[in-house]
Amino acid sequence: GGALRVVLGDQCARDIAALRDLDPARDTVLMMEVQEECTYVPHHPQKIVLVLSAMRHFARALAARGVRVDHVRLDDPANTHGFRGEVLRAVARHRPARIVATHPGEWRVLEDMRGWEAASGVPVEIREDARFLCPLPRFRAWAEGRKSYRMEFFYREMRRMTGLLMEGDAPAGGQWNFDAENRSALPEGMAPPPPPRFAPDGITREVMALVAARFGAHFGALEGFAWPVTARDARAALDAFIRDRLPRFGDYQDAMAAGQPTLFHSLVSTSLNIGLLDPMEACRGAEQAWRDGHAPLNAAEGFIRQILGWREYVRGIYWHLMPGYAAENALGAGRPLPAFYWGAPTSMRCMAEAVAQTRDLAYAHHIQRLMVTGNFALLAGIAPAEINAWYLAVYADAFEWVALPNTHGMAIHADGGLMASKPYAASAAYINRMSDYCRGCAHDPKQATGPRACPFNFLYWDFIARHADRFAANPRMALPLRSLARMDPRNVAAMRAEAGRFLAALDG
Ligand code: FAD
Ligand code: DLZ
Ligand code: SF4
Repeated sequence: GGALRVVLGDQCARDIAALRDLDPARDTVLMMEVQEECTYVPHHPQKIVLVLSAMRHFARALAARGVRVDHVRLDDPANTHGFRGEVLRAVARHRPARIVATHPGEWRVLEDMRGWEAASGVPVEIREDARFLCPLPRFRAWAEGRKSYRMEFFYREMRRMTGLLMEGDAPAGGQWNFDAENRSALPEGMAPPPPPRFAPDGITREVMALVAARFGAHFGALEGFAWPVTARDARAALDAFIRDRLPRFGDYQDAMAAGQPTLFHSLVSTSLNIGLLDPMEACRGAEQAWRDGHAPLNAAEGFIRQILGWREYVRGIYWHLMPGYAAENALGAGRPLPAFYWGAPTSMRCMAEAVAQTRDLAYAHHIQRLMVTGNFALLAGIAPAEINAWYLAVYADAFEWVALPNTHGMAIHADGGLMASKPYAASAAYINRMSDYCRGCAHDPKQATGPRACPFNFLYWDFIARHADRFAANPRMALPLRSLARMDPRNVAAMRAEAGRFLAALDG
């Protein structure tokens, strides 16, 4: 027999490693739609549609090229609804001489995959996922022997390695990082150009009906689905971003605005993560726009840093530190996830906006994830497992390799500072500076006690006070600790009492 080549739902790339050296005359490509992958967290319905529809489009494109594809459908009555069971059934059908797969994006799946050989009696080859720009052994070599891992140094190595935005040995513009120029709030009246929407075709509509019937109870709206599900549409989305939004991406990268869910962001994460778009293509596109004078350097550099830097870095961190990483809980957080993360009403406008657009679009941009929903979880001490599962469920671009380091490490500091040198904790002043949310809010961002106090304020100071001993060892926390020490102790006691009442009400 030939080879059974397994392609997972987030591996819909023409040149995915498992398909290299494919022999159409003898090999079969196996794709599996299984219930277990749709429910291990309650994924947003749009995320399930994205993955299943992309799989069906990809299978159709392979078949059109004369490749034999065995595509197990979710509604196949014989479906065992798990990867292991489906691989075993496919082995019985095709009697392959070997199985070839690509390294998956989740530890859970890798563990399962490692058992396929013993379970089936057929040799299994797991190939490195070559879609990433930094091979895992290279990341390990970089990380080996470090006590903490700072993105900035990794990023510079990646710039040198790829030559992106380099002028000889020096960074273009004489600076590696223009982050300081990427912190403007959105000026009043500025309307960012809307991103293109990709209307569902027949295949997507069929998947939408299936998902509505089976997973309609999951949090999230299904109607309005507009994500690219083919490589061609993903490319069109990238081109539209570079043309319309990249020039201002840098300036307003950290801005938030009510009724503006996407601002100048690219929305390419779903396409990158499931294989529809190549990260180097996205970076080269932005670099070219700068060289052509279409986009300023702070925009091109800001965008490239996210993909060449952050995206590769978090993936390296994940595989370097798993499986122990997920279990860490450096701040001893244990509070259950409040109901407003699932859409229950809240008086906090910033939270309500972030959650509502997450429900409608399966999308929130970086600063909303980090400084609103993430910051709240950090300050309130939400249990890592609960908040991590929420992020993994509700965003269309969420796969554990990228979600976990961002939530566990960056947002809630559960890794004790392996990734970030200090917690991304902020009071209402930050949200008020970077957004217009506070203007229409029942709370007052300037108050920390009293009936209109903003919860981000008393929770912030309660958080700093709660962890003061731990933070005393961190020079980067000296400023908030000094401010706390200078406050009137009666004021601190009042804020902490307010926090205690607020948190007790959350739990009740
Ligand atoms: P843009 O702002 O246009 O950025 C361009 C691209 O850069 C993104 O498409 C993405 O591929 C990459 N990128 C940017 N920031 C990061 C980052 N911190 N880590 C990795 N890649 C990055 N990203 C995911 O792809 N999946 C997730 O599940 C995910 N969960 C997150 C959870 C939290 C708590 C935080 C703080 C961030 C998370 N991110 C995640 C990173 C980032 O928020 C999203 O990649 C981004 O919002 C996607 O929207 P965009 O394509 O419009 O991004
Ligand atoms: C997220 C997801 C969903 C919803 N469904 C499937 C599926 O039916 N079949 C599949 O192969 N993959 C699916 N995925 C992605 C997986 O959960 C997982 O993230 C990847 O296999 C990791 O590489
Ligand atoms: Fe959020 Fe507080 Fe601003 Fe309201 S006042 S939007 S709760 S930061």
